[in-house]
Parts: sequence; C-alpha cells; structure tokens
Amino acid sequence: MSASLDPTKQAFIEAAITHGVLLFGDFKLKSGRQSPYFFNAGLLYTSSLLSTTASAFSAILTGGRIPEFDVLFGPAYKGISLAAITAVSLYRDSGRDVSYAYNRKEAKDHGEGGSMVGAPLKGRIVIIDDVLTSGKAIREAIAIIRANPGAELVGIAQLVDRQERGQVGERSTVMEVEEEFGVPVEAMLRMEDIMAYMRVKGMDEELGRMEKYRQDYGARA
Ligand code: OMP
Repeated sequence: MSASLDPTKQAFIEAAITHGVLLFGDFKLKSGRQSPYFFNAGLLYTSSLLSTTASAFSAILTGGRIPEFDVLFGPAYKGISLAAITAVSLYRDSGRDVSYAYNRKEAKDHGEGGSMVGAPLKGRIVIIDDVLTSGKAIREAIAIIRANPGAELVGIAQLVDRQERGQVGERSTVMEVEEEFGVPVEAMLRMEDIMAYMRVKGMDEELGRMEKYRQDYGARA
C-alpha cells in the first residue's frame, strides 16, 4: 500500500468525487460483485476532466511499458471518447501521430455499414478503456482485435484498475491478462490510490467497507 499519494492522482480523485465520477455506497458490478465504490467514467464530461484524463493516458502510453503502436482501440461505449481524446493528447504532448478506432454495439445495416468505425484494425493495437474488475469487458475487447487477422494487440491502458481477482483463482485480473495475452496492462489509478486518498481524508467508515471488499475480492498475488 502506498504511504503517500502522488499529487496529480490526489487532484484527479478529488475532482472525480466532486463530479460524481467516483461514488461510495453499494453498487452491483458487471461481474455480480457487490461493491462499496463505483467509478463512472461516463461522467468525465467537462473540458478540464477530459483534459486531465487525456494527459494521464498519454503519459501512460509514452511511459515505456507499452510499446509503440499504430491504433488506439476504444471499446463501445466508454472507451470511444477515451481513445479519441488520448489520440489528440498524444499528438499534442509528444508529437506521436496514431489512429483510433471503436466498435458499435449493434452493427449498422445502412450507409457504410458494419460494426467498426475509424481506422482499420490493422497493425499494432492498444486497447484503451475505463475500468478493469474481473476482466470480462477486456476479454470481449481482445476478442474483437483477434477477429482481425492483420491486427496485433500490444498493450492495454485502463483508467482504473480495481486490483481484483480475475476469473480463475486468487491472482489479479492484470496478472491473468498479462500472462494469457502476453501484453502489458497499465492503469492511471488503482484501488490502493483511492484508499490512500480516503486515508488522507479520514474517510474511516467508507475505508472499512473498502477493506472488507478487498478481503472478499482483492487479488492475493
Ligand atoms: P469487468 O468486466 O468485470 O472487468 O468489469 C469492468 C467493466 O465494469 C467496465 O468496463 C465498466 O463498464 C464496469 N464498471 C465501471 O464502470 N466502474 C466500476 O467501478 C466497476 C465496474 C464493474 O462493473 O466492475
């Protein structure tokens, strides 16, 4: 557990709470897990929050763990805007000119048709998405990449890694995915960052519920 929290992360968590992006309460997750907190990336809708998010993602993508790539793939729905804003900030922050693409949840049967929008899924692909819990959503996104013979997944960037167990055993979703698909998974925020923030702010009651949740669903390796 990190003793102190990076000021950029602290500011982002603070803004996320203010805008209702990060909520504490009782939430049912996609995996069926009942969680004391929820991160709703759909509420990152102001210029300042989008700008901070984009810069954080571009820092992750140029930080060295994720290799060079050609296309940022943002799975529908919440990955779409994340991919678009990050493509812009990568260019502005580091001059890197990449493409972006996203899928439709329902294929379009008129006009250009199909279920993909943006760049063709070819070359080295990085998936960019909102939250990683049990790995169900990321596996769906990986399956889309793998259905394109000319596409090679080279990395995954997430806004939040909830540091939970994957689908088999006690290991984290990140470890499971990194090992199974042989690519690095990076995140802007982890559950431990959120808990470090709560500790600084003396949110003892909520923190107790987070600790209990972590015992139930947190990764042990
Ligand atoms: P997994 O598929 O279990 O990894 O859950 C990840 C997905 O759940 C994300 O793509 C979100 O759609 C959603 N989610 C959130 O948006 N925020 C959370 O804090 C937790 C979840 C979740 O349901 O686990």
